[in-house]
Amino acid sequence: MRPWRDHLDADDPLITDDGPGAPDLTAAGTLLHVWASRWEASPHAPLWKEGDRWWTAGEFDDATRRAAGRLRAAGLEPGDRLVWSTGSSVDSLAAHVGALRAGLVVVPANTAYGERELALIVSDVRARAAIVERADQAEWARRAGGNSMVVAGPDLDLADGDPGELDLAGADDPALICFTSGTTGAPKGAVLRHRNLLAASESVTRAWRMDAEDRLVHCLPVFHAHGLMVGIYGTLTAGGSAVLLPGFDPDSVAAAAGDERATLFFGVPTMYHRLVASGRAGELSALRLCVSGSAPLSADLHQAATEAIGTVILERYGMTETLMNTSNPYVGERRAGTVGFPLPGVEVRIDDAGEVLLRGPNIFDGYFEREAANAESFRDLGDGGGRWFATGDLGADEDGYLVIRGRSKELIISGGFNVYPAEVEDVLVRHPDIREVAVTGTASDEWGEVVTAWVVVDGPAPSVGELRAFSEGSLAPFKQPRLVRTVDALPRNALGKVVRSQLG
Ligand code: MCA
Ligand code: AMP
Repeated sequence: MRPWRDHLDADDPLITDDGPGAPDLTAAGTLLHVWASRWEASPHAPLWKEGDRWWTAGEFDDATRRAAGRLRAAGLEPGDRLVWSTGSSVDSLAAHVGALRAGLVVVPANTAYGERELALIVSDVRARAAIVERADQAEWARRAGGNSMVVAGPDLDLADGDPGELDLAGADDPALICFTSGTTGAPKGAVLRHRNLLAASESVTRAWRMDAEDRLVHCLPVFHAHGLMVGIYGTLTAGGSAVLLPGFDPDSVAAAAGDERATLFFGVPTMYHRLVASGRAGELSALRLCVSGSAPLSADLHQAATEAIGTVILERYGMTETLMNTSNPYVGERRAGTVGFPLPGVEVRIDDAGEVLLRGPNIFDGYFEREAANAESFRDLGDGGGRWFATGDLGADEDGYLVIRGRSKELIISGGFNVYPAEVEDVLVRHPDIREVAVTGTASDEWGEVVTAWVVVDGPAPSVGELRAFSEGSLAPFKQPRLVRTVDALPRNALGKVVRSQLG
């Protein structure tokens, strides 16, 4: 594979004469130090645009201090876990960054989750606090976490307090616990330490040449690595600015790109599909960089989006546990159907079974309190450079570029959101007319994959609408089936295990 140095200009200070070793991406300590020094140096620089209002860096700095003070006054202490399930807004980002500045560990959660999904996270990390948007979420958080839970809205409607000394977390301290199901089905929290976040942010911002002149059109959810760590943290690290949209729609993205003289757009393939279909993609032509990730971007969609926007889409490959791994280059050939080559600091290896293995300062070192999963996820190959993380993705080196050929993990990616078949099956099998069920992903131009339920029924076959209604409260809408197929029996192997790959 091409070397990480090819992402950088020849005079980039990360490239030293020290030989082939990893570059030092963590010299700055933590992201909090990087951000605080940016705000201090340029307090009047525009940072976020929300609605019609621009917030400056200094105003955001103040808001994060206020948030840290309130969280401390509520009795929260460094290391306490705070579940954070909100849309994209300056309030919610100030609460998030304020929590990190106070030394708390933030646990992002999808705002579409129902009670079962949110409660699982609150209990798993023994959360002491939750920041949520809706009254029902607040109620669920209290029920799962107990009466001593501190529960607040994104504006942190709590009493003011003295923030005290901030940014004391060290590089090895946990910053985030992000829930994902890894290569096995059960949800678990990937612990990301401050050094992982700093390494990933430094690597990506340098490779993509992000700086203070940049302005991002931000429409991704902030509770996932893509929107949070690439979009929000990337903007803060580069010292640039972002227009915060509450969600994606082609008209708002096109308008923001033109009206705000934006330079960057980060999206998932479904967004590019919709931009092309809307006829407004050309309004993004002045952007200097459009990035796609989180799910495979087909070569056809790559070409269609590139032609419609007028700039070659840059595809990259990431993962919650590892943040950003490989990328097509900012300067040089961006090859459709590939995810480029290792970002600065990242080592990529493909094992004999074709699985992608990763190592680097961006990569987490374990799931929260999951010894067995941790033992399975990391491999010591005896090469002296530390353990490799096994991604569950299948890849190949094609002429120096990584191609993701599929997954060994059983995962469906719908519109950039991950869906785990076992979790959906566990809910659907409780339907009175369903004797057996298996869930797979069916190819879709718009969504990449959609969730299909294959059912063996005892009575009349339930419709899609019926199964979606039945799943309400147990499965977020994006996990609910969009197709239902009735079969006489599910294909099984010699051990009796369902072979999902034989369906469809
Ligand atoms: C919404 N719905 C979905 C999805 N999103 N169904 C399946 N898959 C989805 N992804 C549901 C809605 O709840 C609604 O259900 C119905 O579909 C129609 O909603 P619609 O308005 O069309 O959707 P939308 O709100 O416009 O959302 C589409 C979206 C969104 C903008 C593409 O899914 C999205 O923001 N995706 C990005 C996910 C992401 O950031 N992933 C990064 C994770 P109903 O009709 O029942 O109400 S991966 C990651 O972070 C790693 C590190 C990486 O590599 O990046
Ligand atoms: P998550 O656990 O939500 O972070 O999703 C990570 C997974 O998304 C990876 O393990 C890949 O399977 C997939 N993924 C992310 N980016 C890409 C990409 N550019 N191409 C193909 N798959 C991707």
